[in-house]
Amino acid sequence: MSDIRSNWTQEEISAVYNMPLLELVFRASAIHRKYHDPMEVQVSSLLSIKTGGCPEDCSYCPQAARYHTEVKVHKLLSQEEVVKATNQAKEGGASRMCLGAAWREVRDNRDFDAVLDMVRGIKKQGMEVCCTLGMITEEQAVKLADAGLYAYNHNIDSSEEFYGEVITTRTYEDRLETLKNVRKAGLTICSGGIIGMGESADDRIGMLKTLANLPVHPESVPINALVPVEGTPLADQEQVSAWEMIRMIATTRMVMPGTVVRLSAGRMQMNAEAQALCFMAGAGSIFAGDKLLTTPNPDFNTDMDLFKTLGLTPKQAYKPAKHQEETLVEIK
Ligand code: SAM
Ligand code: DTB
Ligand code: SF4
Repeated sequence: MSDIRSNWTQEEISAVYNMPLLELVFRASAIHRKYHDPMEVQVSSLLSIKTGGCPEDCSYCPQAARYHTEVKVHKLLSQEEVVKATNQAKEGGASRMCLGAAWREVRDNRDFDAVLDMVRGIKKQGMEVCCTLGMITEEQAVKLADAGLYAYNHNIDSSEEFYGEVITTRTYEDRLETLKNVRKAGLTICSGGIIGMGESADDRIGMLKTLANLPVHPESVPINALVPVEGTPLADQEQVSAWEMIRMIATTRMVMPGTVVRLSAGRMQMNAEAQALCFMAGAGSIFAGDKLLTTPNPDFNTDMDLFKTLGLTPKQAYKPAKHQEETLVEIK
């Protein structure tokens, strides 16, 4: 299993990214089949537990307080609301609940204690729990891990060079620091980015280089297509084509073979055939449910119809990927 490595050069990833598309999909698909069960897709449900009013200036984000979008600010949800949403997600076939908060960083206050309770509750309900709460310290990451958190999502969004064009209120280094804290706490990492913000192909490749050269690859890499939202600085960006999503997913699959590649935001604009090619190219996970954090997403029934057509099944909670199962056997 020696294809997993952390010394990729920009040129090597560029050569993969720029391959003729069908050749790239074919090769990515072969890698996918070697490390993962291609019939299974991990289904996550997103829940915005604290919406809007964020002090950061991320140009893509409808939840930044400084942009005038239709998003209504909402204080932290109650434990009951989270339990209800978790039950609905479970019934819809999701194995992971992902809680998102429009925070710059976690503060050690009552809200954080309440989030720790939510994590304990969801774990008891038998689902994997992921949080995306902004920057966190190692101590906070340990508290989340002790509460039963499975993964922490913190996207690097783009290349280091392009990052400053999109966000000025924090640095790329800040993002990487949080990822280190998450790793030290023994949590799994979910970190990816967005395409369609006006970045170049080199920026997309640079983002993958940063992720693929982390000492341990993120267990999950979400690839989002920008959802342009009225009122944000990126509202008028042209939507990326499905071909670019397929190319990006296939490249991610090739450079991080053991990782679960998540076909994330942007599926409303993709037809079933394009999504099928994303699964073929190595996507092993989606966000399901009719809302992402604040923007629309295909509903559970639409996705289950798609799974039926393609012969896919939702992955069970806590089941290891094929290559991890094999490693476990080797260790035994
Ligand atoms: N505030 C926390 C943070 O920034 O890490 C967590 C929530 S934030 C909304 C999570 C991620 O959603 C961002 O890092 C970004 O990659 C993605 N995102 C936000 N708005 C988006 C949009 N309009 N289109 C695509 N992805 C978006
Ligand atoms: C990720 O990479 N994509 C999700 C999740 N991680 C948190 C968020 C997408 C948000 C899309 C815009 C919205 O719905 O507000
Ligand atoms: Fe805030 Fe996260 Fe949105 Fe940036 S992406 S404005 S940090 S909620």
